[in-house]
Amino acid sequence: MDVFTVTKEQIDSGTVGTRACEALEAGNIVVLPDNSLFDKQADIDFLLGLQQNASALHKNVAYKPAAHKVTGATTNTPQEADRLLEVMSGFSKRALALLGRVCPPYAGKWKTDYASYRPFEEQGRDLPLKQRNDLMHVDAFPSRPTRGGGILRLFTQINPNKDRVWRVSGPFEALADKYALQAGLREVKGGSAAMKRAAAKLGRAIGINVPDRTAYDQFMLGFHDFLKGNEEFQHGEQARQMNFRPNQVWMCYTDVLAHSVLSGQYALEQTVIVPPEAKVKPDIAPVSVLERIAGFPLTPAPRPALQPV
Ligand SMILES: O=C(O)CCC(=O)C(=O)O
Ligand SMILES: [Fe+2]
Repeated sequence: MDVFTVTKEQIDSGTVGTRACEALEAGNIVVLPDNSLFDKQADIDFLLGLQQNASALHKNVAYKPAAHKVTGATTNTPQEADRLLEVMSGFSKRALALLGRVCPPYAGKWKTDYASYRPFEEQGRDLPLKQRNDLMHVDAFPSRPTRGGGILRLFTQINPNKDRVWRVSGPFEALADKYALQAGLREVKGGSAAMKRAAAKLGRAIGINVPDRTAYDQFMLGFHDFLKGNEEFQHGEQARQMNFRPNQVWMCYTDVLAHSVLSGQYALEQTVIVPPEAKVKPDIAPVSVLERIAGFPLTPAPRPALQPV
């Protein structure tokens, strides 16, 4: 894992080209210039001052751009709820604009996923194993299958006093070579198209959303859990510690780079899903790596378009 720095001059002059994408796809972290992703300091102060109920699962606050909706927040008044929506949507817009300038090859090709605000201290969070982010893992979302797409995330932290501390290792290819078969790659099944259509129809009839998972999604979900529960991986890997300063902005593919967060409070993040064919090096995308190891396709061909969330 390397850190790849993109300067303000490179961004402003539009000369980043494919370099940041290449670094990201290979499992590196791209560090961006400190760049206010907020209109004004008052918006940051508003987020820092939000009093979140420590609900059972300490849910992060999510902003869903397609629906222009915030979920997971415990606001006290309608005014506070409106302000939160405005601040989160402003963050999301600026984060997406920055992403497009740092990764020109992806612009217009990604699917915009959620943004989130993470107001809880990460150290000592009491969560069930699958949700513990202090254990090293690669990301997979149970409710939003990517169908082979990559999970690209832009983070920033607004805590003025304290670093956010991660451990990282990887890249994906090394992890997959070592653990994918043990984690059941050859046994994974996406289910037949007819079966999935029937499940989706039944789901709609009873008002629930049945995620249409490909074999790839199925495997990645299992791999996420497998890695979190694997003692050898948790303790034996050459992990590197990364300290992110207050106001720092960084990006990585969290399905390529194995990561965990050890401590830190008050971060925000915007996620986009990048289809493998939009990548600069599609042959090192996790879906390609896994298909090589499995010896059979893990997504239907041609890959269908992603549905808006
Ligand atoms: O909040 C962070 O710093 C990263 C946590 C994480 O691993 C995740 O959200 O997938
Ligand atoms: Fe993660």
